[in-house]
Amino acid sequence: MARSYPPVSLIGVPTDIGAGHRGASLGPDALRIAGIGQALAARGVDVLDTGNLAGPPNPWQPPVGGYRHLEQVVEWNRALMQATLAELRRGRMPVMLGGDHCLAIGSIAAVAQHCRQAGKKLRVLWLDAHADFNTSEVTPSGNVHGMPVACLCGIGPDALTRLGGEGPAITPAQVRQIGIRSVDPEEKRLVKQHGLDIYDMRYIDEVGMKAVMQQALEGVDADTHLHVSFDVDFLDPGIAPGVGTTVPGGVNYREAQLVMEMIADTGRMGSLDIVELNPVLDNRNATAELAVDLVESLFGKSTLMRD
Ligand code: HAR
Ligand code: MN
Ligand code: MN
Ligand code: MN
Repeated sequence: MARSYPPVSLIGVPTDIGAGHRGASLGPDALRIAGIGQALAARGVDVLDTGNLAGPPNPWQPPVGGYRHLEQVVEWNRALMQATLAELRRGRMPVMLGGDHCLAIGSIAAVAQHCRQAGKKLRVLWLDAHADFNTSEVTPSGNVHGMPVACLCGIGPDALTRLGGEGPAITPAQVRQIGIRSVDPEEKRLVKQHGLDIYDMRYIDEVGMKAVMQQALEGVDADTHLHVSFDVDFLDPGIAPGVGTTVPGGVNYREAQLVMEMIADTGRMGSLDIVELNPVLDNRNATAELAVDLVESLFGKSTLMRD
């Protein structure tokens, strides 16, 4: 059955400020060149490309006090939070074209604020190879793209944990992580301590993606706003080489399609991040094209005859 979608606003965030490799800053244009706007329009979606946000250049410095580029990370996220809020307030679905995953702090801070005001329950689906729950004390790299989930849950520097006002944007109970296969030793302790709901690759192998998604989507109802944070390294590097931090043993093409289709079936997706795409490391934009293919499925295009 064809579903109608709210109007979409693409927000380009051309920075690799939180990453350990340069190049994610080129992600927004790679997604545009792969046809993200046209693909959504072909699905019948009213899509507006709001262009790229502006922010500080990447100074490419080593970490200070456990964070690389904290000041610049805050600046980019503040700009993104404001742009995301503006789109939500005029009734449009924000689709963030990243950029590295530190930017989910800004997008989700905005979404959480909007949900509180609208009386909606927020559920975050975190599709990723990584748990992104590091802190300045335990990070092996200082890269803030390894910390956004912790920051959103109130664990991190004030400038990031309070981006959207007083108190953390979300609680760990609102998050479902899928595809996880790289968690640092101390990070592992933290995710256990905070009770994060993680569907790792072993669990996916054992029970299958259909059961995983049924569990991850349990309780989603008409009052739920689903935020999908799609880190492209969720996918197996064999099909998605264009990311900075590849981890073998990832989600395959059919599993990824099923994830997107089951999210589409809920009809509750209210916002989306597409992050960590690194065109410098890609093979003729194939990873960007795959990301666009999967986004089509998120907007109801079926690989079978169910459209
Ligand atoms: N866990 C590692 C770190 O914190 C690697 C994080 C890589 N992050 C991303 N986002 N690509 O998921 O340094
Ligand atoms: Mn990530
Ligand atoms: Mn990742
Ligand atoms: Mn598709």
